[in-house]
Amino acid sequence: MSGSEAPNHTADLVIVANRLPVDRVVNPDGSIEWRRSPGGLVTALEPVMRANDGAWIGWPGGTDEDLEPFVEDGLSLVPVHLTEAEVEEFYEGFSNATLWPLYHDVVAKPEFHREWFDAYVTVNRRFAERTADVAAENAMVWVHDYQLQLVPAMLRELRPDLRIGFFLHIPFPPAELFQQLPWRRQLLEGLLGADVVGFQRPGAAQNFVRLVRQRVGHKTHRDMVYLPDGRTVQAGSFPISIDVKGLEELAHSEPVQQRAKEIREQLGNPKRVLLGVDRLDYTKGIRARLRAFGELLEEGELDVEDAVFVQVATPSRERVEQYRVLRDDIDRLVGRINGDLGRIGRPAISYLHTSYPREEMAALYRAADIMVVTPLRDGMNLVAKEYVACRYDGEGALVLSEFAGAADELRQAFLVNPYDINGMKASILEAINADPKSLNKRMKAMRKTINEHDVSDWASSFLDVLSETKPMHRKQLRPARRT
Ligand code: GDG
Repeated sequence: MSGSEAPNHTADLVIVANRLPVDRVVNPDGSIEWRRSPGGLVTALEPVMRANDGAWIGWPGGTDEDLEPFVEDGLSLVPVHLTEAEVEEFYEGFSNATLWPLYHDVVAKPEFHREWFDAYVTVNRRFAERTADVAAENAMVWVHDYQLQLVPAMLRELRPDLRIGFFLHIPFPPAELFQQLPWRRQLLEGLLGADVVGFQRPGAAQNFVRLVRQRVGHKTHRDMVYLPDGRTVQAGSFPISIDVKGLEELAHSEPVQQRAKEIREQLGNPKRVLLGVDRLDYTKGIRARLRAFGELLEEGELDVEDAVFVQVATPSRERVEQYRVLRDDIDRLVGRINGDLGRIGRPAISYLHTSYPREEMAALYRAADIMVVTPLRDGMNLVAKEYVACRYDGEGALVLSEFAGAADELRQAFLVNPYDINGMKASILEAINADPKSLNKRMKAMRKTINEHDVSDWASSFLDVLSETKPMHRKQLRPARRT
């Protein structure tokens, strides 16, 4: 597709993200269908997109075809094509084997390859060009996540009239780690093309501002960066949330409640069901968590007749070497724990390397007495919030890593240091043995927190700050129509 075929300069709001919010499905008869991918982002942005002739720019997945822009269920979608080599170098390489580990406290070793960065520049430029084609005059553009950190500056160069926001879904590392990156200055300058740069936590915004001061030499004051040309860039924290009401409704539905009961029965009606739900990723702390549970069984603190751990590990980034190694590692650990500690019909860990529909996820949350979320580092962690949203009965307990962004808000969880296996064991036991009244109190407090700030509040708080950045602009976004 050439740039000229894109819908020219029509969208007042443009979302730019690595992926389009749809998945391509090939039917048995060969026809092609697009299915909305599940996820809070599109749920949150859909109303405001519809009210503002919005467009969404992203990679449709795959490398076969260079697709034309299309409209799906009323949403205007603009595909950005990637070649096979770009998927390897830009996506699996620089995004997922360089930036991802570097931004997550270097929990795995980041790889630095110059040709990966070159591909990152090329693909970021393509996203910026496509956005420049689509955005109406003075439009608002919201760029998402670590795959696209150069887009704000590239886009500003092409279209200085636009208001540009950027949101990073993952942590932003402290200067000591970020400094390792050979392209640190380019990335900081890329982000500085935005008017507002949003992070999950205040500490991440501070890391960014400090780095800009130290590495780029701009003047800063608190969350503001002052550029030599008079422009300002505002950093800030905008903790993401979930569609609380939507998920709670799903959890309330008869089929989900029925299924939750069935899950417990299929597990042999143990006294306690513990649950972990993660993409199979080395940042999520799956190994230490399962080890902690295994040791509790080994030491006789728990018994497989009474307690089972259900671990859902959704397949993820399977072509990246570190992820293959992790998969083998977890397979072995689960096999060992089950082999050593399970009994006939009573595995210690029910391990599911697969992905499920939303209904099944809600049923699992409903079935679990204790949700164990122990990432070594996580931007936010939506799973923790989803569990709380599903516990409308006020029952259940959440064991949560201090190093997940969600820990800032879910203070009444059993907070743990995911590197401290003994500490995790103690907290899991504490949650198991806590009296229902105190659990109820904790859960109610957490539910209040998430009810006060759902994903549409998150989206509007970001867009509100972005619209206030340039009062000289004529256009303001039309508010989403309430449905
Ligand atoms: C990044 C940041 C930040 C998982 N398995 C299945 C499934 N899921 C859903 C969960 C949840 C989502 O995927 C995972 O979100 P997380 O926040 O837990 O983690 P990341 O994927 O690493 O997300 C993170 C997030 O961006 C948002 O800003 O919170 O820190 O790393 O919604 O429910 N959903 C379905 N089937 C599965 O098998 N349907």
